[in-house]
Amino acid sequence: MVGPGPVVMGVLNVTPDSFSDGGRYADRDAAVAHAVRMREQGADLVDVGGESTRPGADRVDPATETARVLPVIRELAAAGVPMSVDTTRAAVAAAALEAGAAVVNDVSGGLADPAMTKVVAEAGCPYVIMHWRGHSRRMSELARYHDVVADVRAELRARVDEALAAGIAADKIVIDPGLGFAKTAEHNWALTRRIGELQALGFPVLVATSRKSYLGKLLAAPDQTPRPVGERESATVATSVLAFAAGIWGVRVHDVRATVDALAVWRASGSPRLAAPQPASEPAAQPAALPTPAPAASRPERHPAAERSR
Ligand code: PMM
Repeated sequence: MVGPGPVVMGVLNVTPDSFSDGGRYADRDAAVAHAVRMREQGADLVDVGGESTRPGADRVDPATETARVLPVIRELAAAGVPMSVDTTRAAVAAAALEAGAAVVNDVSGGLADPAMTKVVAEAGCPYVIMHWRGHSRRMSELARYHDVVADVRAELRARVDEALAAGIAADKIVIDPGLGFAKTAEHNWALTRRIGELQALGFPVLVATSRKSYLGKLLAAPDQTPRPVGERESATVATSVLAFAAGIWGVRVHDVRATVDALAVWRASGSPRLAAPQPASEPAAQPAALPTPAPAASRPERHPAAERSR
């Protein structure tokens, strides 16, 4: 079992068109090798996705998505790599769980496919519910909020309620603000500053900042040209450290080594916390327990005194 966190989730996009690593791991052998490397570097989970969610992306059909992820999931399961499947489709999730994935990461939080919560409930696996308002094509027009943090919190609460009603256990639910999904840079920073208000829902929180465009915008050149995707790693690591200090349950990143190094520094420093978490408005759920095979050989040892208690 993985402890209470922080959990490091390594991104494996088996797609030709994801914004950061699109095309690099579309080949099965390259994808498997990259995932094994991320595991060796200390990833607790490898998040396998077969459909790009970059703003403006076209959808792929379910058969294509399944054909991209299943062979990779089967091979990684045989190699003992713990995985989540990044999909909004119930049929893809079911096939991925059958093939060896342990967690469903649904960027639509059950909104895109009404059959998803039933699949997850029957599997009894952890379920990441991300805040989402619509598919990538329409994302920018949906970025309108009264108070982004209050609105995201209320919309996440509604998704959680539906998941619970479908029979998903509270201790299997992880929530995620969905940075960059129907959100401007200002929305992302507001959610970062007030993440405690989402934690107060009482569920573990995952954040995925890695290389996202709001970091490119923050680090733009004087002529406003965004920092290229491949040069946003230091900023990504900074966001991960701040997330650890905010008591976040997990981070989803492309560069696992950099994040695991940062986590080691944070732990060696006594796992400092930014501020006391807001009192939970509801009974806190236990963090989702992620089934994990034997630890990877070069996995860094966790400092027992530094394990975060929720
Ligand atoms: N972002 C992306 C993909 N999957 N899953 C969760 N839970 N949260 C996210 O913010 C998220 C995600 C898009 O990033 P990518 O194209 O680098 O995979």
